[in-house]
Amino acid sequence: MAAPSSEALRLLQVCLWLTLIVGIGLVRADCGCNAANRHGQGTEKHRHGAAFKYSQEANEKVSGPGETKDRDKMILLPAGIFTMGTDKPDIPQDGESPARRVQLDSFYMDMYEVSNLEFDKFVTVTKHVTEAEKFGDSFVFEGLLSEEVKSGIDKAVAAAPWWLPVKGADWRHPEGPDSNISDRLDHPVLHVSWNDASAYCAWVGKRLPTEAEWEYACRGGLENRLFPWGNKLQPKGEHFANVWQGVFPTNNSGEDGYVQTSPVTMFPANGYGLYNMVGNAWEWTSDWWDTSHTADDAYNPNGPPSGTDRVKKGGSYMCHKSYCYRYRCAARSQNTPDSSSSNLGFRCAASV
Ligand SMILES: *[C@@H]1O[C@H](CO)[C@@H](O)[C@H](O)[C@H]1NC(C)=O
Ligand SMILES: *[C@@H]1O[C@H](CO)[C@@H](O)[C@H](O)[C@H]1NC(C)=O
Ligand SMILES: [Ca+2]
Ligand SMILES: [Ca+2]
Repeated sequence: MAAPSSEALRLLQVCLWLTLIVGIGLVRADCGCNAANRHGQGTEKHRHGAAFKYSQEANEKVSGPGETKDRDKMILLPAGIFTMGTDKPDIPQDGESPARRVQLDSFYMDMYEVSNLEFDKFVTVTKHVTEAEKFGDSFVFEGLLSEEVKSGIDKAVAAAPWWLPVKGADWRHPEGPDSNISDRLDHPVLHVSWNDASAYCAWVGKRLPTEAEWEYACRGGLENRLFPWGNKLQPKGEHFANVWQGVFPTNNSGEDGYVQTSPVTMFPANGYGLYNMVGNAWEWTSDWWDTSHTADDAYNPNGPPSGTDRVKKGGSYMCHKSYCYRYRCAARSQNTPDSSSSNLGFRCAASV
């Protein structure tokens, strides 16, 4: 391993370089949260075809055990009005502002991120093949890879060199072929695309939450707070979420107990009884991505009518304030609907 000082210098250089690029508006990227997108692997036709197919299914057709409308491990959130977004954006280019009043009907939200065990049941019954498996690879954070896997890879993501496309990485093999999930069945499923997540939710008779529903759920009944529990990251020194402690991307001290994902039931629930709304795994929402929003009041908004990327919320175990301060309820990021990575999962919602 290189000396910490040269690592720090490298990171600083990368970040300065990216800041410059962002500043002149060439890319929307930042220090790497949304960089793990598929580019040039699927054709446009493939991508949009898949998105269209599954969004139709997710929105219109409910099949499988979902027809029982099992609301086990879901919370019925009350109808209400909340402030979505913020007028004090920490990452303005993500479209965190403006703050706007949003009214929502009552809906159900999963208490937990969908776990490997739950996803396994879905795959066992439906024989669903995830997009990572179809493409034959998925993005994995370099710090998690064995030397053997790393040595076989030559192309990193230019804007975020810690993301590597790993052949054979998928939800059953989160760090590539030499890894497995046997001791992580209660952790969030990873390497699932938006299309995979939508298919799962439809199968259990649910759907992905809209971004507005997700953010309302994240806020747990509190108004204008950074985190689901308040404004302080670690009240009384306690960890309320699985994020990164130490120096990104070289040293994750794991002070919160986890350098990777944690069980979906870990860390305190928010005011609505929901777990890991921020941290652990990023979560897909049903909205298309756009960074300009009207400040007008809205009622059950479901995002732009079309787009190329889908919104993800909540940040992950890889997030640190120094490079990806996105473990806040107003924070947001995006990926193409066929993208998958080692820090991106989901939970489902349901209408009443
Ligand atoms: C799963 O990985 C663990 C190490 O993380 C290893 O000890 C175990 O043998 C593996 N199990 C299978 C079935 O490959
Ligand atoms: C990582 O960080 C911890 C705590 O900040 C420190 O004790 C440790 O020496 C660091 N390790 C490396 C390899 O820099
Ligand atoms: Ca952690
Ligand atoms: Ca999460």
